[in-house]
Amino acid sequence: MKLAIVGVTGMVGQEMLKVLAEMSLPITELIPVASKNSAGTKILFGGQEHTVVDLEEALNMKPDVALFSAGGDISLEWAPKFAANGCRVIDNSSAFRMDDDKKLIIPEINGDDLTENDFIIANPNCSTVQMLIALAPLHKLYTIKRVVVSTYQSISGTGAKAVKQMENERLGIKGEMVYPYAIDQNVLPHCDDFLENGYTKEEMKLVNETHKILDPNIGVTATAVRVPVQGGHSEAINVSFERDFDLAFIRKAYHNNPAIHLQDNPETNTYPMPLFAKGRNEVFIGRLRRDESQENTLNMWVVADNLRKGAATNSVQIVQKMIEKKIIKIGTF
Ligand code: 11C
Repeated sequence: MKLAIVGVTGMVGQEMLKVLAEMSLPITELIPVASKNSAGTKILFGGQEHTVVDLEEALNMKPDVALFSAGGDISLEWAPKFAANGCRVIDNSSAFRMDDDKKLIIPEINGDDLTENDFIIANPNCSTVQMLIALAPLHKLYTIKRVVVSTYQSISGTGAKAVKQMENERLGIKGEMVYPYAIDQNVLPHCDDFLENGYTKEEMKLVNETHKILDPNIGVTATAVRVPVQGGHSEAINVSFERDFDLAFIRKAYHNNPAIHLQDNPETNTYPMPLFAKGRNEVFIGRLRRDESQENTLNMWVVADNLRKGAATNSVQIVQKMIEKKIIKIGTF
């Protein structure tokens, strides 16, 4: 399998290289792709040096699979060109997520919807992925009516320039500002652009993507907040069900779910934190407790490395799923 990573020099692209090295995918040729400025530079993968190429060159190399993470504009222009060549494109941007004819996939939830006809597959937004990994098993058990979610999102979600902004602030260096305010020693109730309805795009992604992936009948309302943290996104989730739930049963279901790492013991101060989640593929869940103000309602705290399950890991797992379903046919290239 010839696999291209478009946006290989970015934070998600770099994480993709790590995830691909960890999960043994049958890659015969890796094609690292970046802008013309970075073309010609070398990256290390599988103990070997690979030369970074630009998009035009990559297209001519006819990859079988391309993981895109270079922003929506690049995806809109180039993903259809790669797909027209027979390449399966897994796109991390928001460009195609809400297109009716493109699937938005979290393999554990709706991976079985993938078919031979899917050439551009959208990877959901990171904050949606971790929330739905936590909620999907509960929706099956008790039918979710409404979700109230507040996020505490890592600066790595914005990208390398945001990490630099925080580093500069900590060192007292004046540098490029990607946020409208300081991020160190601060909390910004502002992720992505504001919309006319007063919500941000990030907040509406949580609403719209939940409807597309899980169920359009679930009420979702969100507040997305940026915090001076690098290791992962955290979410406080309040979820109301049609039916009453059994907390012990939920704990057991989470404990047995390979996509989830349950960390829930107040007696030992055991709960999820970005400190634990960084570099891990699982979604960490804890602080499970009944909402005593409302019937059939549960509170929880969900943390994941947004560059991993929210982006790189989920994309690579989509490829794995397509191999498993023989949509990508290994051995025939
Ligand atoms: C953030 N979730 O943390 C964003 C990053 O729609 O793919 C990814 C944006 C997207 O700011």
